[in-house]
Amino acid sequence: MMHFRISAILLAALGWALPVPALGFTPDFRFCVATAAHQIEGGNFDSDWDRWEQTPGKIKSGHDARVATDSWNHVDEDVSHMKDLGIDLYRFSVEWAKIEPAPGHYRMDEVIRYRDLVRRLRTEGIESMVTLHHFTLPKWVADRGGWDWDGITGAFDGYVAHVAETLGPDVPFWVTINEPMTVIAGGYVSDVFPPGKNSLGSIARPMQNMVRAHARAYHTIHRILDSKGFRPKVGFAHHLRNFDPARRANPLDRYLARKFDEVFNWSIPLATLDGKLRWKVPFLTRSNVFIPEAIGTQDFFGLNYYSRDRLRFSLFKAPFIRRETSRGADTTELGWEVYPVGLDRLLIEIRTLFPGMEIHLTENGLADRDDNQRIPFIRDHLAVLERHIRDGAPIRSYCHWTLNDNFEWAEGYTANFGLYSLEPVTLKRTPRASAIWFGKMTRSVKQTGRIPE
Ligand code: IFM
Repeated sequence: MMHFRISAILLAALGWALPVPALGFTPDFRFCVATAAHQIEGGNFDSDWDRWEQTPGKIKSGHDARVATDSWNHVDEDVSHMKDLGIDLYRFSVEWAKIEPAPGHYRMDEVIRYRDLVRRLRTEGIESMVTLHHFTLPKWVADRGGWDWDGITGAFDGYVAHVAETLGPDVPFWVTINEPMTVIAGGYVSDVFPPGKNSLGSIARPMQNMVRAHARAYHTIHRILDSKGFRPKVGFAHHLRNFDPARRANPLDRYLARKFDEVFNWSIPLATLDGKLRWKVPFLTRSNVFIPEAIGTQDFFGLNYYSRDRLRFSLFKAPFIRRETSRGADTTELGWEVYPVGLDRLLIEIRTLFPGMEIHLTENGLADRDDNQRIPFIRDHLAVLERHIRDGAPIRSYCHWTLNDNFEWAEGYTANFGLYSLEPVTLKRTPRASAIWFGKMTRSVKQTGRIPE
């Protein structure tokens, strides 16, 4: 670290005389792993997802998250693995259904558990990025209509205030809602998440409620913590994908790609710029509402980046919209196209639309049980970040999804995203070769500012 700082100072001094290229990763760049409570903790009985998982046919192989990785009984081991990986930042979520299992009834022991974790991490030199909503809702919220229920804004705000009061002073980064559009796509369009709807026409209301809930949470966190002298950074974690036409010359495929980009990728981020949550897909879905309290409610742009989809419109055969990968493309275990160029494309757009805004890569990873693709995958995505940082982009962290294999929603335990594999039943964590490489890589980057060959 010291060696790197001295070189940086020398380089900066020389910069007056010679055209020195901007540094790559600076010493304050954070390496991170990301997780979510429901996917790792187990015992989330008061959540809508627990009920969903008990419904036959919803989850591959009939799996459920009742044990997951049993993370609370493996804190020492997992934190020690984070140290091995050279992690500076841990992104995890707190579970609303555990903290407030009934309206207004807060379980202090649950919140304290998270507070102790945050403090423990701090003593290990690891900062926390806390996600407040990562796909799951308490059953009592779901029973009132979930994201369709207009009262969710106030209900979410009560829970957020409670968490901010307790964990606040130790948490520099907050994600209000993880991947709002994945909740919408999975729960309202394709019936693979609760509440299990299947119609484009149903998306406007829950999206509007998400933006309202985010905005209110943003202001609440700042009100509570700024008044105590803290300056937390608050944002969303947006899942953005590249949407390209399957057939470049086909106007319907091109239209589809444009509309997916407009609605899935940008409608919510843009609402934080001008308060307008606006889109239109003729005859199917539209929104044109003004949510003034959403203006300026991202202190950073949280980007979850995984892949791209090629979209094909088929007029005569259901399903009318198909998602494909590029011919000959490298794909992951889940069939997702490996496409680091897509990260470059999205960063260019983010930097254009949100000039100067701090950016965190809040998730990036792949399902790769045999660990054949993970090292080049991470290296290629980091190389994109490095180029943007050299170009002056304020990119502050890279969060790898994820630490251990865990409960991957509708895929159950069949998709292995972990740097550490997890043995079923014993829950033994074993580093994959990529975990060993990751630890060496982070140390080398801190010494040199560069990704090692
Ligand atoms: O596991 C999920 C996570 O919960 C949200 N982002 C994508 C990951 C991989 O599918």
